Amino acid sequence: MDWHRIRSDFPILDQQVNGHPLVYLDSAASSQKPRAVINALSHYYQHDNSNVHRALHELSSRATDAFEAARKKVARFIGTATEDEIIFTRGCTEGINLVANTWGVQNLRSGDVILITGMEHHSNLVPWQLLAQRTGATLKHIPVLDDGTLDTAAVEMLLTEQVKLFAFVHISNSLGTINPARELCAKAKAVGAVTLLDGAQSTGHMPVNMLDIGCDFFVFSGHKMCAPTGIGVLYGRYALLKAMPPWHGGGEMIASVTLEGSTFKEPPHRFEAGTPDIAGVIGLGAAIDYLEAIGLENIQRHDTNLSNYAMQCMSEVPGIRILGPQSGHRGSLVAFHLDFAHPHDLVEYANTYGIAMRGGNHCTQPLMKRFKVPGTTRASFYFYNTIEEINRLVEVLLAARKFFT
Ligand code: C6P
Repeated sequence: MDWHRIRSDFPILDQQVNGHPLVYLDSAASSQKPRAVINALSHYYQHDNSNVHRALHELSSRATDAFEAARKKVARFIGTATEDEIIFTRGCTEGINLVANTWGVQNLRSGDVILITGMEHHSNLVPWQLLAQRTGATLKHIPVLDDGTLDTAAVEMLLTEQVKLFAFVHISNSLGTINPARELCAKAKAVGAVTLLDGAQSTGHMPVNMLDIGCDFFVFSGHKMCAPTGIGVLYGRYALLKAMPPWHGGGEMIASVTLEGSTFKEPPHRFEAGTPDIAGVIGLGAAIDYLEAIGLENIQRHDTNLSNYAMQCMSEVPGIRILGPQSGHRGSLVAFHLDFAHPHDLVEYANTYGIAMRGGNHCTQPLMKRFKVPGTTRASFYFYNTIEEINRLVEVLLAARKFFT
């Protein structure tokens, strides 16, 4: 693969920041967009812009065709049984809240258990806290071991028949841990629990297939995989979606409306009230085409090489503590703490050299408490990053020691 040529598909990367070439190491927060996606948005607004599913004129039918074609692409991309299992959302956060407020409210009651893990992003924690308060269900979590993996002995103990929902992250945004999704979903199924997998950091970084993983719900955000912000996906197994009540009411989700009451469309439209993010959906379709042309296996291999290289070089930086698995397969990010600088100060320092990283709790406050750190600095990689950029990061980390001490 010619990764340098692929990198040139991202116009934003070709710029200087603070007098240095930009080194963008914050893709776990939001990825950059290739020209193919930017052009798809521009084409849509210049030629086809119109509302979908509403009018019979030419522009509306073009917009509707492109919108529904993107739904089919998403279904193929994540390996679902049918495109009717694909609901467009604003992102992971909205997808999880949708499940909590529909399936959750309908199915949970006092005595039931919602099981999560100690490494969840707040968006896969707070909605379940709210749901537990509302329904009387109990929220429990599987602890995280010192090496950043799940306590498998605790999985056996906690995954009981009281568990109605097991919601967990595929790849941790704060540790890089890759959870064994298929194995955990099979265990949950054996006790009759419904599963929700948070694919924010896995989708677009590795092949994901719903039928193979066997989860009941899956969420991802387009902006972390080359698509625009504001668009995401909730996958739900059709039998579950069909039995779920709507969440948001409004246009397009109804079959018929009288002043006395309404009936609702079948999924997925039942869960897509109002005018959707049409351009975002089309941009998501373009991102999928783009990623598939490179190949998800190739992307995964390259991402893994980058993070293995980063782990190797960064672990030699004096005073560094890297969180998460120290060896073996991990996601394409390295989150660390330097004993001489607060993450926010370090991120600002790196920024003066044109390096973009994220510092803080990464929306995983309980995990920071678990590892007794005020926060971490996170370098996260995608296929457009290079070995030279990692070398640059290490140089700056070494220089930071002199600067801060
Ligand atoms: N993590 C990060 O810098 P939204 O904001 O809805 O697109 O995605 C939420 C989300 C859910 N789960 C995981 C594992 C995530 O990493 C994220 C987003 C970003 O780590 C922004 S906080």
